[in-house]
Amino acid sequence: MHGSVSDTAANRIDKFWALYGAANASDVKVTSPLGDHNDTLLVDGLALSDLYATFGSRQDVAGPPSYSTPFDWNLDGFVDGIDLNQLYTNFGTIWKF
Ligand SMILES: [Ca+2]
Repeated sequence: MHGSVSDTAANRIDKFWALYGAANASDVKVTSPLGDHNDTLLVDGLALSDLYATFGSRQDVAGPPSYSTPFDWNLDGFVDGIDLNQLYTNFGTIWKF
């Protein structure tokens, strides 16, 4: 790849969060700017309920149950026991930042 002056890479400072299981709007309280100590993410019973609603779904089949990407932890196209086990691992997590 040959870059010109206008293609020169620049330093970037992007903030993002990723906590598997924190997908329900009730469990995601983030404000701008991100990381200003007013943000909270948690994985609780809502997450478990949401995962149960999509459990057994496949990305390539309409369902029901409907496939939900936020609960496909390993992004293999299936919401199955692997994803459920990961949610159990994260269950009870609360992030405040
Ligand atoms: Ca999966």
